[in-house]
Amino acid sequence: MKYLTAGESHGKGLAAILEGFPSGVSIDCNELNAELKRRMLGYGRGGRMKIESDEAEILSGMFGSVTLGSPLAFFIKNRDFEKWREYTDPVSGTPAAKALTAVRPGHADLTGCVKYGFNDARFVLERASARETAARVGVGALCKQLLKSLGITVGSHVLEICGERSDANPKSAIGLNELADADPVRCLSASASKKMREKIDECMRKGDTAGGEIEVLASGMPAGVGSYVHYERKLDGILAKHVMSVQSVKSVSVGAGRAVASKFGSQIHDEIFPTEDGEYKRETNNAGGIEGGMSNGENIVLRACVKPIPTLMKGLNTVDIASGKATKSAPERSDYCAVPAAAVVIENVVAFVLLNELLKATGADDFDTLFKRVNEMRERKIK
Ligand code: EPS
Repeated sequence: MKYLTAGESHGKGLAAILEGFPSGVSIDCNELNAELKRRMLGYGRGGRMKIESDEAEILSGMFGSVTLGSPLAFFIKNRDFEKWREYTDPVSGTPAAKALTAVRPGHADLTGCVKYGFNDARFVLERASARETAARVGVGALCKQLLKSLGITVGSHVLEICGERSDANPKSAIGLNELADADPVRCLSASASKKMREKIDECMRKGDTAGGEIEVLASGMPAGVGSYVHYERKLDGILAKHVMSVQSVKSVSVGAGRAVASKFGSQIHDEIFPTEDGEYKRETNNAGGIEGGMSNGENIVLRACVKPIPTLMKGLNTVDIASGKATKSAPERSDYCAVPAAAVVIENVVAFVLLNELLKATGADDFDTLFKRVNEMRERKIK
């Protein structure tokens, strides 16, 4: 599969085309829209999320909610466009009145202007905005529905916001989102959640922003997805590339992640034991479900750190690209903390990768063949 997204944050809306999705999959559009709504939640969002009510209008790729194997296209309307039309209408808009020249450190603003030869960062930020992740979640939500019918569940939770850390260590993705979604910052520890919200309150008071760390788990992946034979086929490499491409992500780790740097091999590698029925098992999962670039049948466990949003109400030292003079960066309306939403986005990005690699491993184009071949993978034995 592959997908493209299009759309500006305050333009008409976002579009996505997902190519290569199998035929014969029943899609629940309510569930797809519920996934879009999950991304909009989280303590610390700004005023924009009160304006939007994301819904995907499916344009192609299914009849009667069953996929055809042809490209799936959908559109998510930006409700805020009504207020921005005069500036951002793709045909008649006159953006000059909304020019942003006090470029924000940490944002794409300055380098985007240099790269494309713009003198107004509005031309950059509208596309660099994390609004684009709504389209990625739509794509991932379609993938998640198919994964679910193959017995594969993907979930996420928030591990840290601005130094406040949760000690939760969920052992399965099954039921994980139900627990995380019940908390305002998608944190499984009530005491850590309270401290995280206090940090976000501090951001709101001081005009600052907060980053954090999230964890994604996928349960039910058969062993052998990805490959050790070539760098481009390694599952961890592919996951890292996709997750790293999500706005604000600065690090991605698999399993024990950076802890491997301080341990002996005997403390890190997941030892393998025979079971009574002639199979084998591991009792730990420091590998995060991936060995040699392949899923090993354990939970896939991946973490990502997201930086604090670069739009600070109190501003940062910068240069006004119109005057060349020192100034404070522009205090655009934005979120104080988007870490809970980032968890939902990354979970959906992971769902796309897992399904895509599963399709490559099985060579299936339709649901029935995929279902059969995934089960064959699960039953595969060493000769
Ligand atoms: C964003 C700034 C804010 C966020 C936006 C991402 O939007 P606005 O400038 O309209 O207040 O709310 O995120 C979304 C709109 C979204 O759907 O997640 C930015 O600059 O990246």
